[in-house]
Amino acid sequence: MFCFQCQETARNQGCTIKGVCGKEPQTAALMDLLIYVCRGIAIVQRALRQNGKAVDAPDHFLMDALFTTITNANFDDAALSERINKGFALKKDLLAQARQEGINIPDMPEVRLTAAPADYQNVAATVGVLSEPDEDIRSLKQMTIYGLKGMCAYAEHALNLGHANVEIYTFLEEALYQVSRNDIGADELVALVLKTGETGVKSMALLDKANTSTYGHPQMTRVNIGVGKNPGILISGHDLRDMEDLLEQTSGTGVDVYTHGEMLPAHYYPAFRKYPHFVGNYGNAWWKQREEFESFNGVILFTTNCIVPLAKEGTYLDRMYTTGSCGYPGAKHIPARKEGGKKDFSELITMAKTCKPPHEIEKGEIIGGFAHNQVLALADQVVEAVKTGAIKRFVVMAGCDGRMKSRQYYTDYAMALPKDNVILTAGCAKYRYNKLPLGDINGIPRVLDAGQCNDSYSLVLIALALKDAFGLKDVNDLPIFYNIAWYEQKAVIVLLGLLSLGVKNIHLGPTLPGFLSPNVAKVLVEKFGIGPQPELN
Ligand code: SF4
Ligand code: SF3
Repeated sequence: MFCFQCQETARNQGCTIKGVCGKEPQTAALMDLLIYVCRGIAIVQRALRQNGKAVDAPDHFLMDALFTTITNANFDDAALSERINKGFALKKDLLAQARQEGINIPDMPEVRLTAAPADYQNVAATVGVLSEPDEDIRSLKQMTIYGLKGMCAYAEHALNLGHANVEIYTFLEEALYQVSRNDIGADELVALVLKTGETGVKSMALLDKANTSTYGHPQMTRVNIGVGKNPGILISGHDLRDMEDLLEQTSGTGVDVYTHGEMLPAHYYPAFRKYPHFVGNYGNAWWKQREEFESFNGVILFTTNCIVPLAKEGTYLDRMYTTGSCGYPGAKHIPARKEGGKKDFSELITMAKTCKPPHEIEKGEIIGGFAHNQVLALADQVVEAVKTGAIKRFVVMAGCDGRMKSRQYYTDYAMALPKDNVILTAGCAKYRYNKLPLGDINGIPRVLDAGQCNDSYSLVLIALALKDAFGLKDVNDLPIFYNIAWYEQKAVIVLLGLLSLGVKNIHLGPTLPGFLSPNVAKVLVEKFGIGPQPELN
């Protein structure tokens, strides 16, 4: 196997024996094959679209498949094989359609294979990451694919709420075609990487619209981190539509609902705050789940990444459920909702009723809900605080958390910031400092949490509004400093999105991506001023 898509990749070079995330070589091979099938589908679908003959269903397949290969989303080989077989069948159908319509399809290896090979591991070795011999081209192609994975995750959440954008699908097809070309050069690929960022911003904007038009704008909210007396269901991941279905179905059942990790921001939405059994947030970021899911005692529902494989002594597999693009062997999978319907969580509710209430691991509250609408409502106060010098600087510390000890840096960094600095955050990176007593500045909390990683889009809107409020020409002239933490591919699309918007001098840690070749890293440094995490003061 070879995989270097995430921040925890072995020696910051690549996982070759087994993933640090727990991914087995067999699973890695299936994922390589799935990406290969996706490229084939995209090449045919692109040709159909150019001839006005495309429908969107194949793009829905691509989105789900790419999302499935994100770090820590899916460990279930059977689910991956099913997608591969479906993908080959879909490609065959699309090819037949193209033939019937007299549409020419580029003759590329990705198009030729139309059934899953028996020796898939050998095939995967020939189509995986290392099949591209030039390290710079490999780096740029993979960076594009990782950005697309993040983009697809966000576009899928938006689609679950009925919001789609054909521009995103068209670009997805085009980008997968371009990364499949053998004759593509580095300059074309750099442009493609930036275009991926640009389209990533569109997918975040689409998701923001989907979330806020369905559930209202996030509001400043105090979220309980203690527990109640009833048994509960803990919902993890990013999908708000799943959140809605679960809250509705648990209503009046005597089962409480808690968020975990990236689902915390669900508490900020008016549509969810109305449920009295939506008790609070339990625990911390994804990587603490082995301990926290044990002590939660109740049912666990994964709507997306990040899943940590259970420890040998782990006891919660029989109360663990997955849905959507994620999967785990031995955990039950809740099927997709039918058109116009809802997911059926009744089995989880029945099981939760047999569970003990959660064991309390913390008490108190955390505050969040500072997405663009809420911050702009406070704009006068914020601008005044900057003008009087009460706020000297904003520090964007968005992104992912991770399990490596070195991430203690982010806690230390937040604590060491001068008292006139405000942290703008989104994503699970916040758990490194969102429970620290960092105080407020004239009533404005020093940690402003906009929400999930996709809500980094909110941070961009806030920055643009501040730029206008201060009459500045360039967003880089604001007193904003970027110290971003990354782990998986959603952070890649957030980063590419920021670059496409012209944001410069982003510090990225705890390490720069292992998938950047020295030459590609040099381009990022020279063109965008990307640098490693700054030293602690
Ligand atoms: Fe390794 Fe990360 Fe790939 Fe897992 S996702 S195999 S940890 S590089
Ligand atoms: Fe976290 Fe997995 Fe990236 Fe959505 S939940 S930010 S790591």
